[in-house]
Amino acid sequence: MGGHSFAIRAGAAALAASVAAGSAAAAVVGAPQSGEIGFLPADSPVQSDIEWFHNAILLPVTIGISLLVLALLAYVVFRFNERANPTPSRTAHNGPLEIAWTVLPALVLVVIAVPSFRLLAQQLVIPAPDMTLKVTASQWHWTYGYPKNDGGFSFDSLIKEDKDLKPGEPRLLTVDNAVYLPVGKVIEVDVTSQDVIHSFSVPSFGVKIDAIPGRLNKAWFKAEQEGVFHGQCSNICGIDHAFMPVEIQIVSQDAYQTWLAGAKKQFARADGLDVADEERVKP
Ligand SMILES: [Cu+2]
Repeated sequence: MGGHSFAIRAGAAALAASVAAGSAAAAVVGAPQSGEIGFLPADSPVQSDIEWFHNAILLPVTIGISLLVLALLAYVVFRFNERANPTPSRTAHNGPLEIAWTVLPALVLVVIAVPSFRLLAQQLVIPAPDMTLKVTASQWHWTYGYPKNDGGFSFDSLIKEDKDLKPGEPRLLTVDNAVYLPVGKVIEVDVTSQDVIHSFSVPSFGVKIDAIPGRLNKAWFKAEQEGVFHGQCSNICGIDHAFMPVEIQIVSQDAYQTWLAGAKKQFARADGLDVADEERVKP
């Protein structure tokens, strides 16, 4: 669809721009550009299937039904107005027609339901994860915890103010401490909240899940491509709801290990309460 190719072109443009600038920073792939409509570029199997469901099933169904209803209305208006049809029929019932307009919409619902439930299962049945990231929401920032195997540290991730942005960093979406994750790995995200209900959302990964106090919600994704991917809190959570963005840097395994080595030192003093592992680090 148009939106999709727009988004792909925007992603390619962002890539070209960052190469042209000779910058070492990764290309921002999963973020909106001016003038776009439609989805952000998909970077996970779930999001690719969400786009397929939308473009191949939902759009044809909605557009088709709208055109059918429009055509029927136009037919009624022109064929059965008072001038064209001065003596109206007294027909009150038509068995086959009534069965048809009951059964056909039900079939349309089945056509929608089958891929819809398949998609739901794909999101909810988490494959064996290569690693787990603990995501804790607060008013108004995110805290990310890494599993014990990867150092068992956690850190806060806060929005970067406009004056601190470097060239190429999108406004309102860039944070001080981004999450780094390896490409091509099944990542489970365990999402909870410390205060009110938030929602952890990264459109390119097909992830949108509520962060609820006292509850652990799980989602997963497998990033297929390296780059920077952005999301936002998607549940109104207070005055700074619009200012708690998500920034995920998807990098190669080597680059991830390099980042991990630095992050373990940088965040060593975190209390360890937000790490993904069940065995928590004693303070
Ligand atoms: Cu929030």
